[in-house]
Amino acid sequence: MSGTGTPPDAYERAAEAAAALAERTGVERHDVVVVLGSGWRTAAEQLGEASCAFPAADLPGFHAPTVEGHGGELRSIDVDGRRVLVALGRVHAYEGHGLADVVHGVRTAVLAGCRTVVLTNAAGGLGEGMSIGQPVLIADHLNLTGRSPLTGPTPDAAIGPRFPDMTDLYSARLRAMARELEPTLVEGVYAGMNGPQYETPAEIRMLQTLGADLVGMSTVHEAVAAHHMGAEVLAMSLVTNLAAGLGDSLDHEDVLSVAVTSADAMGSLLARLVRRL
Ligand code: 8IG
Repeated sequence: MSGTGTPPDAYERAAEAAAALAERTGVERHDVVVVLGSGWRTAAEQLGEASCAFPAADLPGFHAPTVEGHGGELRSIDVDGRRVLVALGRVHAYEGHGLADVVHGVRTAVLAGCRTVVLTNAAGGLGEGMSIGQPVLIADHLNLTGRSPLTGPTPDAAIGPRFPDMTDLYSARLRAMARELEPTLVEGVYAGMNGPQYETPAEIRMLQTLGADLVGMSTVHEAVAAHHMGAEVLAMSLVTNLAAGLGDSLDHEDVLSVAVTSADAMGSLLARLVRRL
């Protein structure tokens, strides 16, 4: 797939991938999808043993991811009777793929039955008092990429509306549930940027002025696509660095090492959450 938005056949391609997923896993419908971003990979272990695991690229329309720390593997896990699809790694827009490719996994999962979409990422922290290694619930976002995954022909009404409402994009119900499980969790606004370069100090000051607490290069398009199709979205960032000008200069290696250190705590949080969904 190419182009910046959603070509006319994107939903059919996702439906094909959903059918292929059911066949490959032997699971007719999944209930929850968990997308694990940079460094959340080891958190997957705490969700339990996969009944089936395979490269995402085996399904129609999926690419092999390229960034270090991003796997590109799908696992099907039975968590106390809930069928959980875990995606290790995701496709990023900065790799040069169209947004239809970026959200293909989420659309496939929703068409495979997932009514709940859990998105995780690593992000820069720019909120007051945010510290490295801290998980933050995404309460809202600023899509500063200038693009939407919904650009394209009017979708079939069964898929979703032409002009979807984004008021409760990050489900207040799911956020309340997460905070009940983990009262130390704070909430923040995530600024979605195109990347792949990190921000300049002036851009960070701009983002703070705009009300952002977190900054990253993923999640916003997936969240919009999932909500568009009627799924309930929960999203969480792991703060792996303080944004430019607020701490030391940035290095992807440092980001990955923070993620590794925090993985156990993140995994336990996710495992407790999924059991409550
Ligand atoms: I991890 O500081 C991670 N991803 N744009 N800025 C942007 N993306 C990020 C950052 C950051 N940290």
